[in-house]
Amino acid sequence: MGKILTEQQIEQYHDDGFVGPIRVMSEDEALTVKAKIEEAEKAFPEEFNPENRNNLHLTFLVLDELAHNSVVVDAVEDLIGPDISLWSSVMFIKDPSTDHFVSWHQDATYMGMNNSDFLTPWIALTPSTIEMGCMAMIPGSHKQNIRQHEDTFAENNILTRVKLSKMLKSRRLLT
Ligand SMILES: O=C(O)CCC(=O)C(=O)O
Repeated sequence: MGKILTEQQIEQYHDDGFVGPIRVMSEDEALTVKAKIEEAEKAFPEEFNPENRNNLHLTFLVLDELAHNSVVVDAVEDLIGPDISLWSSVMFIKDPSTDHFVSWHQDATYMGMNNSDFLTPWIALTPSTIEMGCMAMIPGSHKQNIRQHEDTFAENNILTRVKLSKMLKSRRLLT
């Protein structure tokens, strides 16, 4: 048994490449966090548009607190040990009644990693259901090599790497 995860959950993480759900906070707390984020989004819409939603924990306290959530950090410690650093954060805001989607990818590629020696905590602040746009994973795919990724620049794709490349292309900083 780890600090948060059971032996079975730790085994599941190694077998499937992911583990969940893990209760990180109450529904009320999650809705409070969500309300604070929405408030920040209203006040700073530019910061929260899909091209800019990276590393907002550096500028918004509510996201910094989320990044330091002790349940999340302890669960990460159960999986990779106590020597932990945060590489980056990204928000996938799935507004209702939009055609937005996140295309299939391996996190390493769009985070600029060249191996799989890291993990990603994914924190849902609303119910994580198919209708709400929950994340999908392919069990066992973490055991494969990092694959070649193709940027399609699909209009409604909110995967950050795609949007970032699109922005760089439009500014002629990427060919
Ligand atoms: O929320 C999603 O659909 C994808 C999230 C994701 O790719 C990630 O957290 O690394």
